Amino acid sequence: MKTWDSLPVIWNGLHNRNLSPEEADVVVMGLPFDRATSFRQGAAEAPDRIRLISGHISSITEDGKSLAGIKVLDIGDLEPGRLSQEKYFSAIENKAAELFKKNFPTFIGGDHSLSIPLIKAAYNVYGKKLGVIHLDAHLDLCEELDGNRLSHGCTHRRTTEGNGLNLNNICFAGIRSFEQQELEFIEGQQANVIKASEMSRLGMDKTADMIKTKLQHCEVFYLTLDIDFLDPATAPGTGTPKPGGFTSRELFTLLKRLSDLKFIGMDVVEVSPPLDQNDITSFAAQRTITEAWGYFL
Ligand SMILES: [Mn+2]
Repeated sequence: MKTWDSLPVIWNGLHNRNLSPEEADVVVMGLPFDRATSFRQGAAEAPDRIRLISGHISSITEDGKSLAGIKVLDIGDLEPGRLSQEKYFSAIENKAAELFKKNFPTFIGGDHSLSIPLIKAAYNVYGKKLGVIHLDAHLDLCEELDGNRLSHGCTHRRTTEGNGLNLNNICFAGIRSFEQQELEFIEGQQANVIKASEMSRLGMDKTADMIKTKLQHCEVFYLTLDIDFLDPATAPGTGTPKPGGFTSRELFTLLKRLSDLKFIGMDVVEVSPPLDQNDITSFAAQRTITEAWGYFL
């Protein structure tokens, strides 16, 4: 575990290393892993980059709500080292399950394959009442990609297999990219897919209402945000950008309208600092985390 205890300010001073996970409202954990990407890497550098930025940005939301009362503990990074992806993911699943029982964990990837162990951990703790809101340009429903069944394009094939999460407990929003195998998989299944084109027509408030309706059988919610939900103009620093996405303005409006749901944790993945321009994508990710804490806690 690499920790940031030696650094003076992260999360704009909210981070208090003397807290225990039980005392904290939020525990931040970085997952610097990008070996399951299908194209361009660099997401392993995101946890450090986003933390660095977080030290310089006020912890007051865009609506003027101060987060000063929120107790944040950043426990550093769970690093893959030389572990196989399978062994690393089982370590993540164990650690995440511990956190879900105690606070609102906020995970920073890394690529989107990391949500496999994170969502499995959430499901182990919350079971069938768990709903997952997947904001992404892609479905991530491939059986395998480039020969890897734990690819970042396979996330929800893995979270929903066996005795896992029901596909119907996931709402996929922002979607504007499909693989042939994904189309074949969802055909005839109850998949909650809200396409980017439809969202653009509806607006974010109505989109949020649609997400709530589709997941109305769920009681607690996990947010997984692939930064490529945003348009490449807003968030260029990501491995597989897809035109036709959203602005950060639209994302915050969507999150605000979802804020009456009971969220139990979140991840932000696929931010790739080496592919970024002027840190625009890391800034967007950092800001989204601040806004989400303001809305969800
Ligand atoms: Mn994704």
